[in-house]
Amino acid sequence: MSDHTKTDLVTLSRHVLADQQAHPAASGDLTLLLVSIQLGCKFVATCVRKAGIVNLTGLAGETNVQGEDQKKLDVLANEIFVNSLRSSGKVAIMVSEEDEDMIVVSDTDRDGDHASYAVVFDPLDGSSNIEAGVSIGTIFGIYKLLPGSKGTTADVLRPGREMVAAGYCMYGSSTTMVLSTGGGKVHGYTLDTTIGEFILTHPDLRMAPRGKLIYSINEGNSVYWDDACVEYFGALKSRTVDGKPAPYGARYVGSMVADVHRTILYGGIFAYPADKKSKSGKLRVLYECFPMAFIVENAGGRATTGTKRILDLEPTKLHERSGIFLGSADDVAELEAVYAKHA
Ligand code: AHM
Ligand code: MG
Repeated sequence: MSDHTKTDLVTLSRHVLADQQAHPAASGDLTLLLVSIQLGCKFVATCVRKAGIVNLTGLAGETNVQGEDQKKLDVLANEIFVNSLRSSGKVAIMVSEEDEDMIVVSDTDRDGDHASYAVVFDPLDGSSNIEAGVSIGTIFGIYKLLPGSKGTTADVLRPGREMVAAGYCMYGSSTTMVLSTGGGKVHGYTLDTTIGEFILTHPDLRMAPRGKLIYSINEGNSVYWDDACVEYFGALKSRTVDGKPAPYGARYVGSMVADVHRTILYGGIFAYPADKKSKSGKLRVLYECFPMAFIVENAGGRATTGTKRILDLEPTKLHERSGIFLGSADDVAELEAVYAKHA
């Protein structure tokens, strides 16, 4: 018998379509929306791959100085996603890290009542890493508009638990998309550049309650940390087993997508806490904290501010920030216990 595994590829579109068809009421609109996000990610992946050579050699028609090229990639990625999402016809409003105001899709670009989604995204997160060729990514979350709404800020200023899907795409040594439409399922897909398709490579990603013993935080900020943080991370470093040192290992890329991706695959805890300098934290609730918390929870992990579940936050501003800790359930529970003690 021939081996079908190499020719019968499960692409992201095929997988999402099969998943949605399992729901008799599904219209296929979310599938089409996800196809437009995929296209955006493929386009950005190509631009990211070219960025290094453009910056270093001025090839590919770019003559700007390095700094400007850098900036342009953020702007370019934003334009790519806005255009791709708009052309899907399924999106009524968008919130992007790159735009102060909410983007309202015009009536002519809407597929009537089918434009029933709001998409929040960070088109190119971790962009300070571009020049060094370090992994960067796109983060997105999707809400269904509230009943009867044509798209207002009320459709996105909602708890993250109400998202219908969230994902990220990591532009690393390979291009990897991780996506969840809820229901405790998270899948990973890798871009096969030869055929231009995301292929299901990590079906049903699960995080064990305790994975590898890794902590991931910008420790340079420790001078600003609150007492709970100082105690918790101090304990990870001075951990002993049978009287012998058994400290956690430290890993910090400085790109949320890469740090969270590793945390999902290997385990441990990622943190960007609120501290004395960044009183509300650094990362944005809508398009950084919520999508990542949605994915992590659906994979069996947890995400908290220290005292509150991230997905229960109710943002009042589009670009609101929050402190965040996420990762393996047992690690996050221990962190919360320290915060409870200091309350
Ligand atoms: P950005 O949206 O300006 O790219 O900033 C977000 C990034 C995250 O990817 C990362 O977790 C964090 O900033 C790193 O910040 P720091 O350099 O302060 O450690
Ligand atoms: Mg960002």
